[in-house]
Amino acid sequence: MVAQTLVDHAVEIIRSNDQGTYTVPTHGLYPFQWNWDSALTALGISFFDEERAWTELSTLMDHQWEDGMVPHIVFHKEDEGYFPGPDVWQTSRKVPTSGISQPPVAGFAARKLFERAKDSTVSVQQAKQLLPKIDAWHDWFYRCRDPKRTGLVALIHPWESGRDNSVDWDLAFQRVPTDGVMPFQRRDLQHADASHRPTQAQYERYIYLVQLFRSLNWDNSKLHDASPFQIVDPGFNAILIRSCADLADLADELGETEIAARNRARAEKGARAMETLWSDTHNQYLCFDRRLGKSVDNPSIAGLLAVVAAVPQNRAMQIGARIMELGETCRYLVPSQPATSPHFDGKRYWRGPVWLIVNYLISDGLKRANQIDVAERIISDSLDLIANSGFAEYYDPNTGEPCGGKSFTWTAAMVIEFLTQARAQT
Ligand code: 9WN
Repeated sequence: MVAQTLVDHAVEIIRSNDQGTYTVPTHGLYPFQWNWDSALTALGISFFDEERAWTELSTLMDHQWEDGMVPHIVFHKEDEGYFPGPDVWQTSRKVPTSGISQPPVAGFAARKLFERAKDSTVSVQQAKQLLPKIDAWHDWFYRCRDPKRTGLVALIHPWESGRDNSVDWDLAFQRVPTDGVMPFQRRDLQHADASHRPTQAQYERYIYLVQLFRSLNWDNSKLHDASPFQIVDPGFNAILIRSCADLADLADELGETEIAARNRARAEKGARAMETLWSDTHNQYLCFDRRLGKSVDNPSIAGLLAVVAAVPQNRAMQIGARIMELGETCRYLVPSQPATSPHFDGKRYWRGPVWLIVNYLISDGLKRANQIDVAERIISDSLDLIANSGFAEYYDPNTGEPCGGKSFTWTAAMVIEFLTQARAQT
């Protein structure tokens, strides 16, 4: 399929999921606005409608909490098709939202939108409005998810990572109980194959954590310490570090020197602390279980996604080499869990499948670190997946089988990015 046809198809998908001021990830399975989906989708939208791209980000930031948190889901309209809905979260917001966050890609996306803007009046105005909000969100992360000021934030729920059922959480999940979990009916299984989704045992623990946080009235000064699940994820931290650095650059451009200085300091401290997550055994970064005080002995994609932040050059080269090595044991890069791992499951969500958004973030980081060949291999595998299997939520890294939801917004957005931006720069 020629590039133009793919881009046209991608634009069509994004338009069909557009709700006016925000875009749903896909109809049916995910009928609301998701945080990192929206910010990454804004990049794709900017190709055909710059103003609408800014709106995607500003709608998300309009639902920021008073303490600075930006929720992972905004329930704009009622829809029975998703579990857990507002009645479970009970966050008492006028427009209901969830009570946890997601990878903070908004700073990264805002800088890209600003750089590529053709309409500078709109972009200066929009960026100026977003800057203090994104700054407050970054501050919230370091205040509420790094109470000991280590420079690295912890996730308190797997849904915050965006990698819901990663093998990285298996050990920590053994200490998340299920007593008192309300009976519930999942809705995801009406839309997707059960063998491609998280298990029932995992869902029970997801809901246990939601109920625990709800019982503490979503008070973020208490949630971190109360959570039996506290994981420091290198990919998540790298996204936050990169967003801080990008926000600092954007703030400098707009003459907001204090915002710039604050975010640069956060990025520098975070980057220094990232080094503590490096594993010489696995040649990549690993998660750290803050409750156990031990690293998580699993070489997942989180430790490769770390390259989206400006890691030391030797680390970027080691990550590049590790990705090429992974490519020898599966057809499509980058598997969320190595295909050789005993825990690998090529179709089960974040336990093996390839996700185009992660491929995009990794390839962006690799290019900045001058690892062009590895970045190009990832982009080329991503485009092969689209040509062979369409715009799915995620893909089996061996067979390329499309899995999860169909006509998926952020997959479409990433295809536009790969074909109109990423390739154009090399
Ligand atoms: C829970 C929307 C979201 C993505 C996440 C992905 C999945 C939700 C779910 O879908 O998570 O947030 O119900 O499975 O794991 O990364 O943002 O596309």
